[in-house]
Amino acid sequence: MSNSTDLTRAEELSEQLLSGDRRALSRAISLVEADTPAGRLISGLIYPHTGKAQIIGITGSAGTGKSTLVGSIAREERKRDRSIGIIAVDPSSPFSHGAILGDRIRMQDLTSDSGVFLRSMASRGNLGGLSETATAVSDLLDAANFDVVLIETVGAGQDEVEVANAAGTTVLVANPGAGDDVQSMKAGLMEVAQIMVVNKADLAGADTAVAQLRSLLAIANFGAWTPPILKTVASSGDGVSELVDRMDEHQRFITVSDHANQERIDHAQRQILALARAVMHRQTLAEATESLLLDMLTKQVAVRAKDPRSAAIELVDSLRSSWSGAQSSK
Ligand SMILES: Nc1nc2c(ncn2[C@@H]2O[C@H](COP(=O)(O)OP(=O)(O)OP(=O)(O)O)[C@@H](O)[C@H]2O)c(=O)[nH]1
Ligand SMILES: [Mg+2]
Repeated sequence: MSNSTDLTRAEELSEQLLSGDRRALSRAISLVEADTPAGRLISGLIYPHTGKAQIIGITGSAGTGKSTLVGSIAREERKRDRSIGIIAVDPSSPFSHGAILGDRIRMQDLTSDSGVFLRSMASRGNLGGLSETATAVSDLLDAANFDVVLIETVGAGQDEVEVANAAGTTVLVANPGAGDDVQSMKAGLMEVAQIMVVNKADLAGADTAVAQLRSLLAIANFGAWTPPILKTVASSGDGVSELVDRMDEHQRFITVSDHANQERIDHAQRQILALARAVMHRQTLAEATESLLLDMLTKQVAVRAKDPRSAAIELVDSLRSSWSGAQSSK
């Protein structure tokens, strides 16, 4: 529960970050990430000031060059005189510390630029799901008046699809020679991407990868926006200016085109559903692990007296009836 000290603190930090104070922004991000009462108050206070930034999700398999691309995009945005906030999601695996360090080095020239703000985020902090945290942090950057917010995330699972929902425009990064990869994208991320990029186009097979993506897109069912497929060399910056042009074009599509209203409604609904799924998942697991019924069902399943699916349904039914009486705490 929040108290008056939390409220005063939240009000102060919110005002400071809205006026562009970077230290207040960093503190606010930490409070929001840790899901503290002050952090929740800040999220509520700043929300009316959001909606101005261009939110871009950069996703794709590990090592496709997302961070390098984020650096190149940031440089291009700075050339266009726009400020940029970057959220780099650390998948918090034991292997990722090197990656984050590498990102820091790759972005060194950017970190001394006051028009750039870089924040690494652990994917599983106190606030349960990655999507909840990334959305909340991206709102803070939006409120702090960054023109562009980039969220980099490794495209592997549900979390990343949800992050994609937080962004207005999602860029899917693939590589040449990653045919299987391209095939496996079909099911998940492909549907949430509005721009496809074949990065490392300096390597052999880039045109084949583009052709593969094109044939996958041909059978997919898109609305009024057909995702363009671009080639980039993130390490040299080739193709990045066109990528930024296309990002801007999509931003216009979702903000001022004839389709903007419908896009806004669809996006709002996707966001609510993605977050609801994340919140429900977290709450269900938290409550289920403390439930006596789980103990009982576990014993039954362990001796094959009951099948796991029936047990799961029974557990969820029991949780649901306990929720219907209780008031939502979040
Ligand atoms: N040849 C070539 N190499 C590239 C290009 N872009 C990035 N790389 C290299 O690919 C490697 C991975 O790049 P990162 O930017 O760290 O890739 P990432 O997708 O962010 O990786 P994770 O965050 O670990 O998933 C690095 O060695 C980059 O130098 C490119 O356009 N061409
Ligand atoms: Mg990276």
